[in-house]
Amino acid sequence: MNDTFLKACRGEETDYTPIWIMRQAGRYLPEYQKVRGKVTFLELCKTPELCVEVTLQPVDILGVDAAILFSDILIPLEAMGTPLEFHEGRGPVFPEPIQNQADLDRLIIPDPDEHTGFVMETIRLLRKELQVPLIGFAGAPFTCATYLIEGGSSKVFWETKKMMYTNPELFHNMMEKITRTTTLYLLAQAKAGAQALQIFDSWAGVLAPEDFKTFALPYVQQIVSDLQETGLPIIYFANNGATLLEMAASTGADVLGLDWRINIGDAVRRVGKVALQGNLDPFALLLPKEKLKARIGRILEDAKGAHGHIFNLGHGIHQFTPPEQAKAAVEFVHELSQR
Ligand code: 1CP
Repeated sequence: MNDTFLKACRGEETDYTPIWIMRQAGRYLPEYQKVRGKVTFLELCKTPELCVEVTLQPVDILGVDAAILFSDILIPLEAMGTPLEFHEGRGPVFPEPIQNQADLDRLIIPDPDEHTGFVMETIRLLRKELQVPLIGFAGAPFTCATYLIEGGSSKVFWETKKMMYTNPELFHNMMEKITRTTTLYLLAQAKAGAQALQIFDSWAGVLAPEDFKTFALPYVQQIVSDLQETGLPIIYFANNGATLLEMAASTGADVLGLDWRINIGDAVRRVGKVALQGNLDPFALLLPKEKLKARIGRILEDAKGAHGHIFNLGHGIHQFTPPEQAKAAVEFVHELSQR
């Protein structure tokens, strides 16, 4: 069992810097496309045998040091009782967005084993196969709320901010319901066998710091605190969150994910005794190999003072990335970080 990733999460000495890649299972891999060609995205998410297959693909093909459960942050939101559709090329759609208290009252706090048992089954099956640790995950409440309120992806977050500013009580009620759902969902993943838990706050960076503090942070703090009983490392990734770093550290997470917009050495100086995960620009994988290697070397060097470093991209791998470039990045990280 390769436990380098778990050691780095805890800030312990490792023989080399572990690496995994956000969205490592996905469309850039022809092997994924082949599985996906036979089923819709939601069918894939709800079929444990197929989820196992695509979760294992990047572990075998790239040689990464951790696996991440194949699923989506929107799966537990559908379980709350709001229909979810994925339209090819357009992304997720919630045809019945949450706009008032009556809409919110219709949502339930689902029992994770009953309503998302396929996720727990995937985790149990994966643990029998894997030689690297398995990361479970969920979306952070703010990021989840944006999808429920907007009815899908957004660029300006008009409806979300309108609710925050004109009906904060409704917004907070909604955050409480999502938070409880997320906590139960992650506790169930831990019970099923997940060995670390990542909270994805993909849209945290659209908030002013004072709004992040009021409307998003307390709910992440609550989840991290409620997950302490699992004893698992908790990773909090606030995308586009350089200005929020100290607040992200105040969540109590063991590991903070970093996007590429901050120098990782600056982050080390700002957060102190917490492990860091990141932070190569996903598009840097397009660099010629020698430049890619040099770029990776600089990140490893800058991260040297960190209380644990897990190499990753600063956000998900782009769907047109050549897989051999991702494989080369994994090899460079392993080679350059040998101690
Ligand atoms: O057509 C396809 O095959 C669907 C593409 C796809 C994939 C491969 C989606 C649709 N989701 C996923 C899997 C996924 N999503 C994983 C597991 C794969 C892995 O990491 O190896 C994970 C961890 C996620 C998490 C996720 N889903 C996030 C947070 C991470 C991030 O990238 O910021 C978000 C925001 C989503 C929502 C989502 N899922 C899919 C789409 C198109 C979107 C919308 C993104 C947007 O609003 O811009």
